Amino acid sequence: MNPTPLPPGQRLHHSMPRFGMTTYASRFPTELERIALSIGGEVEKPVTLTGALADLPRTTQISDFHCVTSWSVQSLTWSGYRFSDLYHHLILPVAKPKPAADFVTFTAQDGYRTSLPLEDLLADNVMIADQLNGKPLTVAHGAPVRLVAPSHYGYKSPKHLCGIDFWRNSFNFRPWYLRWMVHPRGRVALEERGRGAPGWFFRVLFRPMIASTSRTFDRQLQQYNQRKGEQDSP
Ligand SMILES: Nc1nc2c(c(=O)[nH]1)N[C@H]1C(S)=C(S)[C@@H](COP(=O)(O)O)O[C@H]1N2
Ligand SMILES: [Mo]
Repeated sequence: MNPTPLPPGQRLHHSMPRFGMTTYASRFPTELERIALSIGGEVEKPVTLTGALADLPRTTQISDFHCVTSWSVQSLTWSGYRFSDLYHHLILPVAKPKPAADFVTFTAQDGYRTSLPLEDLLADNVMIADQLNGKPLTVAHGAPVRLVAPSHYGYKSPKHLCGIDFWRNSFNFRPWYLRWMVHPRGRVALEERGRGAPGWFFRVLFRPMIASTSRTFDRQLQQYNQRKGEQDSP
């Protein structure tokens, strides 16, 4: 039984896999506990926010999560801070982005990058989350903090978030040969999976890769946990 209907072309997945482009399967964050967000780009004063986040009102939301490859999971409980609160209470008064800097790029500790228009990020359901289903985020799902943008495909929700940069226009940071794969907005309801072809094309292209990608991510996590275990034991 689905509590809410799935968006076009999505299929229900039993649980949330550790997932992404396989290049990132073997990359892990180095800082798992301390939250540090560097705010930069076209701002008056670049800053690194650490403890300040805790002064924002804590919020909890239940939302579904949709990967562009077509798997979806429903009813995840995220806890953390609204992006709009972070923007209005910490970024605007302290870093002071230039008024026209309405395009935002994100950097993650594993090297992952993604972007969204500021307008989309100020929606009520966009969060900087530090908890999933009542527990601190694990390495698998984005420790210590990740963005959660439930109306957008999963690739717009960077895990292990460490940098937020503001730009004047659709500053393009991707090599040209990858640009067709990413949509500037990536809204799930409109099936904006990528930019060079219709939504169904990406769905058909990506769907066969789900199982093997998720296995690769799992295997790399197991190896990482094993290395950690060896390091931690005397
Ligand atoms: N840092 C980072 N963030 C990332 C990714 C990644 O590989 N690295 N993959 C993206 C993709 S494609 C998806 S579907 C979701 C998956 O989130 P999950 O691993 O918590 O399920 O994270 C997104 N954010
Ligand atoms: Mo994804």
